[in-house]
Amino acid sequence: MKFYDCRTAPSPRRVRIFIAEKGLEIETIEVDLGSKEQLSSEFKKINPNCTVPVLLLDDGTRYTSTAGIRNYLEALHPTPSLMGENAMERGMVADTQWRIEMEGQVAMAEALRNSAPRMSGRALTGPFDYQQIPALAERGKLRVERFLNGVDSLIGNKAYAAGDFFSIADIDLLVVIDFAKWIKLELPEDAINARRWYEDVSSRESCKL
Ligand SMILES: N[C@@H](CCC(=O)N[C@@H](CS)C(=O)NCC(=O)O)C(=O)O
Repeated sequence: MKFYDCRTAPSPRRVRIFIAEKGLEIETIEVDLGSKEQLSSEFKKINPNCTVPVLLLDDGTRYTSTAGIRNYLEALHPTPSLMGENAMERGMVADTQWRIEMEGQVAMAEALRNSAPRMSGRALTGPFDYQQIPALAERGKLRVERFLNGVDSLIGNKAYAAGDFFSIADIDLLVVIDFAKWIKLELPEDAINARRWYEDVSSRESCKL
């Protein structure tokens, strides 16, 4: 099994933390997004969608999304559970994670990819080039601000994002909060619950990766 990673990118980090929490050792190959290695003909053989993370199995099967990789690994290594142990927990984790991905991570990608000079002509991932739309960058930034303002009530008095257990919802929330620093946005000063949760989760060994 091979894991195609990129140390500086948020989605591969979501898988890296997951792998570390499971205590798995998986051969890891670094893909240099900075030099556009994802667009090379070699990498297109691994993933024609030109994105990381990718998990390539020994029989040639490949998973090319964070969701696909984590679902596969969770089924293969159910302990410790990172997606919930029973029906109610699984529903709550999926629900919370989906909101974090759609309202936080997608908004953040919209803000960054439509404004960063190094992403000029690369406003969307994939084999085709798309021009930046400045209005989308502004809208994305506003959405990220609103998302960050909502983290305090998302956490509330719970220990973790989806309940009293650590899950992929925590991983993705941590990654998006760190990602937002790229556009100089952070949790509000008075977000007591969110900041208590952030300190706790970011002190885990897996989350230092
Ligand atoms: N929804 C995909 C997103 C993957 C993605 O967008 N990966 C980014 C890095 S975070 C990438 O490969 N970017 C390549 C590029 O910028 O061309 C997933 O969850 O795996």
